[in-house]
Amino acid sequence: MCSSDAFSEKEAAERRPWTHIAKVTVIGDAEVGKTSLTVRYVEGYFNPKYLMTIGTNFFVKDIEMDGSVLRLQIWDTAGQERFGPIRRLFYRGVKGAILVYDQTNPLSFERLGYWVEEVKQACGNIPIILVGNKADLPAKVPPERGEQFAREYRMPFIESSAKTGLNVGLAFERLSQLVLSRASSST
Ligand code: G3D
Ligand code: MG
Repeated sequence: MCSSDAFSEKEAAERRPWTHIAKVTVIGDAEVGKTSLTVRYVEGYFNPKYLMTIGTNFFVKDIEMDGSVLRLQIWDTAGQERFGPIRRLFYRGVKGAILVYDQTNPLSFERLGYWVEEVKQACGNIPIILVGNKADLPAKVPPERGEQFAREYRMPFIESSAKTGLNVGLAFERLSQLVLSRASSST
């Protein structure tokens, strides 16, 4: 495919009518792979060097589901993980969240409770998907612990790898389903 074909395809996708629109966010400790997961999902590749120069934290992706087209506005907390007060601005209007920890970093798992509390305070009872990322590496946090946390907080749990692409689409699709069903039950 030549580059002008690729451009017109992208343009066509951007013009496609959407039926629903939702702001969602990807949260969790620094370095767990939030940007990698978002870029892998939206752009379809994994490139650590690119991530450092990306300079943006807002992505758009349309997702077709059950006859609806949901336009996801994905806000990736770019560096704000460490600055709670700034982060609060991000939560305005958020309808769903992907909460990421790194399976090779136990501290990122231990901090999940803080993230859940923060989201609930800022956004109320929105759908959250728990994602244990870096599944391509040997885990220091067994997946059973992720499953247990997810059961306790009544959220789906997915193991992913932004590097191999494992379950990345699934995580965003599962979130989209929950956001859509929440939207249709409130209208
Ligand atoms: P963040 O946005 O949560 O801060 P990043 O995290 O997406 O910037 O990723 C942090 C580091 O983890 C990056 O490595 C990135 O390449 C790596 N990473 C992210 N996801 C995965 C994954 O699924 N598997 C593996 N093996 N590595 C991953 P660097 O070296 O650039 O710091
Ligand atoms: Mg990041």
